[in-house]
Amino acid sequence: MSDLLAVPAVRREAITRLAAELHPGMTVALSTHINADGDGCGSQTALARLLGQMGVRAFIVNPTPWPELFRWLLADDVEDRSPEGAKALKGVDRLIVLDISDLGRLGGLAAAVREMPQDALVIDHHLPGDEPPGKTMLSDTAACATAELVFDFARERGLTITTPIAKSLYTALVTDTGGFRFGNTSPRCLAVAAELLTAGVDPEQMYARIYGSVPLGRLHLLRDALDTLEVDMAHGIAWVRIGAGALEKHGVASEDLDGVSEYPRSIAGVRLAILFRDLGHGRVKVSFRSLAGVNVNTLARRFGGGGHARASGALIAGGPSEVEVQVLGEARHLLETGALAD
Ligand SMILES: [Mn+2]
Repeated sequence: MSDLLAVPAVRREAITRLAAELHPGMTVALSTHINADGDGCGSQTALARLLGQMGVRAFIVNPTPWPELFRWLLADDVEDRSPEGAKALKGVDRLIVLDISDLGRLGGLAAAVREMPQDALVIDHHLPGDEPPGKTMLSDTAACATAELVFDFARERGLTITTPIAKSLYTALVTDTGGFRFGNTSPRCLAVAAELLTAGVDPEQMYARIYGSVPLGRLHLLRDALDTLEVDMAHGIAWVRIGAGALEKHGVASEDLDGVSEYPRSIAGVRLAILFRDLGHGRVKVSFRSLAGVNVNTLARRFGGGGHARASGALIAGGPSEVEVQVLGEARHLLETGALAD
């Protein structure tokens, strides 16, 4: 177990470079991608508290509102200044970007971040994007979640994993691994999770908060999505649609889409699942999920997106049926030619 927790050398060097940019008395902003997920929120709230131990004041500025499902992670000691938008970034000494490999994922904050005088610091586990958010990076695709790297930062800097920090990191690990089921559930991931339980995390309480506290509308949304299910068995593709205004109709937020693509992916013979979400105004958010052997990062990159080998996404311009035809055509073609094999 102790071997598994040792911080790999390449991460240690990156942590030293990152820490050299952070000094007591500084004020830093922490940002993550649009529609923050459990890893983004957990990594941010853990890092904000760890930076506090270093005498660095940290607050959160995200491009989209803090998810209600993860409101409890903020407690009363982490400030979320996302409602102020880019204005909140004015005057900070540094920005730390988490769980992003492409600046475009900062959405409405991207332009302001490009204009910041100081280069952003990055902690991330995605495959490289087209526009890295900053040069000083603690980035490793072998990390099961960005939170694993935040854990390593704490360990390397001799910081204390308090119970609230452990809960934040555990939330990130459990959500990014689909409840410790996906391919990124490495031995080290589970060793870190074990360490977090030792630091005071109650897994049953975490289950109740993350998976046992969803709004009823989430199930209604899932029911509507499953009603649109289509399958191409010849190619092993299954897909579902979320219509424009569906989230508003059911009174839910984008975090409530988490896990929807698990259902099409769970069908025997399916290796590629796609979720088409019509954002209206001629834009469709497409999420790809796959099983071993199908690299959806390659597919997402064809449409200007990216992410991980088994979970990726892209924002595509066009009407819903037009985008569907394009994406399914490309997916079938790439599967036939073996271009998605890994
Ligand atoms: Mn992540």
